[in-house]
Amino acid sequence: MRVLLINPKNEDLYNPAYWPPLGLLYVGTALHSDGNDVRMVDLALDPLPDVSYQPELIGISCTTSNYLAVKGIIGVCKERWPGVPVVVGGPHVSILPEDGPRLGADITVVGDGEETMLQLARNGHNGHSSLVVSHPVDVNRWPIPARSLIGAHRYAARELGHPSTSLMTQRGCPYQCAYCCKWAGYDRVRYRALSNVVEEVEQLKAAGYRSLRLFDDELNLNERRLLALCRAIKPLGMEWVCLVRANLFNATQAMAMVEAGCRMIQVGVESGSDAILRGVNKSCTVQDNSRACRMAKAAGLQFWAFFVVGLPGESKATIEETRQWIIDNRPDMFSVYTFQPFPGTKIHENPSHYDIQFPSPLPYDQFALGIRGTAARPLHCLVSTASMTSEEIVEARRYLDTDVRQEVGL
Ligand code: B12
Ligand code: SF4
Repeated sequence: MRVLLINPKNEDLYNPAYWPPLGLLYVGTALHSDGNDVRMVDLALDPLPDVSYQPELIGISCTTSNYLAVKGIIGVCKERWPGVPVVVGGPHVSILPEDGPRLGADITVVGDGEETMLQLARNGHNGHSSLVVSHPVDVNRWPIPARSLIGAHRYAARELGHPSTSLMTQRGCPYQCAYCCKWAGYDRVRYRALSNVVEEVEQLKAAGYRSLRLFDDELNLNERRLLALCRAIKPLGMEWVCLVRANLFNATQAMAMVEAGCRMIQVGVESGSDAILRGVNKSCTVQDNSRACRMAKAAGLQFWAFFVVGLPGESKATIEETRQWIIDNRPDMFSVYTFQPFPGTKIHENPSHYDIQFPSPLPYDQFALGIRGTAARPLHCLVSTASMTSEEIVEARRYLDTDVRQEVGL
């Protein structure tokens, strides 16, 4: 079957064609392995095909910030290819499946899309709007994305001074941070076999990459697995960057990671206030974050801290606590986001419990504007707390990102 897979372009990202869309690539890989004729289009790189191409099934990936873009794309598909079933999947509809029909999709897929798309391509669809709740896939069934489907070398990612690309060695996270978007089946962690991770890294090395970004939500959820992963990829001599949880991080991990080529860890520090971290159920303290930063630096790893301004309980005093954390710990890099109340998160579901106000309905297309703005679409914040208006939150972000950055010379 001819299957067209579409990744929307998000204009609000600094470079929408930086990392390849791994999730859609996995869906394409499964379809391709079953003999389908797959055409993948990332609208950040290429336009939609014209009518001379006739797909028999269309799949589109949807995040919350791409919601409106996806609606527009589905409209174009329905006009250009009437009668061809359109399937929507991805994080937004996995969390809010009722938005699938609102987007104009015929089929809405919750969770991992590989198996379900493959079944739809095999068995067809009856034309009625339907919802399919996928079972989490076996991550070793289609472990290595077929990057040639999208021409992954066309993406611009560079890190650690080299062309870079992304991979995932595990899926899932058991933590329950109140601001994080996870679909119902995502709590259980599924690990890829190290043999196929090594095979993928070898392929990427042969393709010319020397630097990799491991997009696993938190690479150190399981220390034994992390140490085994380090041993397995060390001989390949690649450099890499990954995200870890500070409360689980320790010197043994840091040393093993450096030896295996890790050069930088990213940590969701979020805030310099323990009250805020407790309030969002981070399961991590300010001290954990400081300790992780110290240990990383001691081992020779750079520390990239992510902060979120405007979480429940944010006030001028807690912003000062975050400033103090930055001054005391001097991360090598840091990024500051304004908090966005994603649907499906605990904070979104119960704002009064969390001391957060936001407009209803929420403007989904503005959800990627929490880190940078453009002249036409200035950076902003959708929430306010009891002590801070959304304008004050935006100003606090500017203060940390500019004034405090200068203060610490970053
Ligand atoms: C890599 C990444 C990025 C990269 C994107 C690179 C790229 N081109 O993909 C960058 C850094 C640019 C980025 C940016 C942002 N991101 Co981001 N990102 C991720 C991350 C860590 C990994 C994505 C990934 O590859 N996953 C692995 C694959 C296997 O999973 P998947 O993408 O979900 O795909 C599976 C299913 O969803 C489904 N599926 C996906 N598409 C389709 C299509 C069809 C037809 C079907 C049937 C199924 C299907 O099948 C796939 C395979 O099983 C996720 C967290 C996560 N663990 O997923 C967050 C995540 C996707 N990001 C998130 C957010 C909030 C953002 C930002 C808004 C952050 C910001 N404030 O600016 C921006 C904007 C994103 C956007 N485009 O709209 C949220 C999305 C929440 C939401 N409701 O949309 C996530 C889920 C993090 C979280 N837990 O909160 N991000
Ligand atoms: S923020 Fe990280 S640790 Fe918290 S639930 Fe999300 S993925 Fe897990």
